[in-house]
Amino acid sequence: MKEFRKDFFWGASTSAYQVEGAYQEDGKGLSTQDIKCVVPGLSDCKIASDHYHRYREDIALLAEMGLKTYRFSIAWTRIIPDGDGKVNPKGIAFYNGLIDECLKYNIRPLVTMYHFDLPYELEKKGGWFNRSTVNAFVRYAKVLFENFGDRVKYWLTINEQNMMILYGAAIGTNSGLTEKAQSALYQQNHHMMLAQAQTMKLCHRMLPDAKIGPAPNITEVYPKTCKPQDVLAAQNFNSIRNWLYLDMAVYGRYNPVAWSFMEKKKITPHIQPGDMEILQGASPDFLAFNYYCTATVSGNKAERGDQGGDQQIAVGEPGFYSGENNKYLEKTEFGWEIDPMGLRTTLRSVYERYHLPVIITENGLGAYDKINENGEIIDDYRIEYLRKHIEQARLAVQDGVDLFGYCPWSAIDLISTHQGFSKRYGFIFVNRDEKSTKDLKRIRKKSFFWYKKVISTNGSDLSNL
Ligand code: BGP
Repeated sequence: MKEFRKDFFWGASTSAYQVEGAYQEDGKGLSTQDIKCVVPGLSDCKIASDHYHRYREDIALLAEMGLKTYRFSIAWTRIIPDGDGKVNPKGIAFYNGLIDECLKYNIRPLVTMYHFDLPYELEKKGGWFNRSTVNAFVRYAKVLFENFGDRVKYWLTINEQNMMILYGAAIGTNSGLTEKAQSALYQQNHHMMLAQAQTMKLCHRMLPDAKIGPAPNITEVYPKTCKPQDVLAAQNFNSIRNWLYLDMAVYGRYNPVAWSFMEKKKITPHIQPGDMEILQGASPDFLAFNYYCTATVSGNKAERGDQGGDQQIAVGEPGFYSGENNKYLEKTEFGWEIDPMGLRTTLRSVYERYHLPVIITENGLGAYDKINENGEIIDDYRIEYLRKHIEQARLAVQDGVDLFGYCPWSAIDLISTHQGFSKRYGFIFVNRDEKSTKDLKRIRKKSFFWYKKVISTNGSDLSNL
């Protein structure tokens, strides 16, 4: 059995708006998430896990767990509060502190440049629909490379661009848009692709020893049955869920099936002369992707568009595919199917298609964790979930996939994209709930000790404690 590489990136992930809090401190501007991601009755991002003030304590805990890499995102609004104006020195100072703290413990920072939190000032001017946001992003990227490029060697451009286009309403990135605005979404998509391509190119020019890649949410799509109509529907969903994004990042071209879908719906983006050259002129060094579970679809008639779903629940596109339950899979408490073997097949598909090194940047179980009478959090269900996924990741390595890292979601408890603080993912419990921020005390869950052992044995001992 092949082992994980000696220098395997055992990591864990967070994102700025979900973990930091301090949403208006030290000159930070508001982001779309500060404005929109407030589900009535659920916690918002104002304090979140208060990582902004407690990052030293948090990084020390991650170091204790043995983490080799910490995947976090930088809040654009801390660096450039209005998205395209003055650089905020206090924002730079904060991330300098965070990066240095990681390096102190030999934890390699893996930095997402943009994780759902567009500066609200840019959103007011049309957000990604406005082409000037492309330039604003590239300028922001330049500021990041200039300030952090001496220490950050691994960069992720845009988190889950595909989910922002397919399920923006659920994750709070396009709450103002309806299905009718699908053409606007695909225009935004085109602009994000351009921003990403220019950023990858810039990174290679400015930081020759750094590596950069995209970070979509990728998953195998199963046909519900072997009926040819179902197989076709699976290819259809694959094209607009997965390949549209990765084909563009790697080959600089629109996936043909996705393009024909857009043509049929009359939602093709406007492409300016020179755009395709920009897109073709850039390439990633590796592919990162987030994986939670697979999708299953049929060729049945879908009733409504996919905007009603969320990151892992496909609804459908009339005439293209219809989202289905997979009767062979169990579900989490929050209705997401659990499919460890799907991780292996997804890894194979991605690697066979693109032949680039791969890293998993999210994977995990959202659950209602509880503290028991002894003050412990016995999250055996999470250990079970992660264990099975790591097993399958190792089998994918055996299959020949060049997998160089695994970063579960999340390093520490944080705010869910649309289900508040009760849906927890972390190895470290944060003592707060939906209504009260309590003392925000950090408590190591059982999975913390388990993952520590996994890392120290380079993934060869996955047994529960
Ligand atoms: C991904 C996002 C993360 C994270 C995760 C879990 O789509 O990149 O930001 O939140 O999903 O999702 P949720 O919080 O909805 O459970």
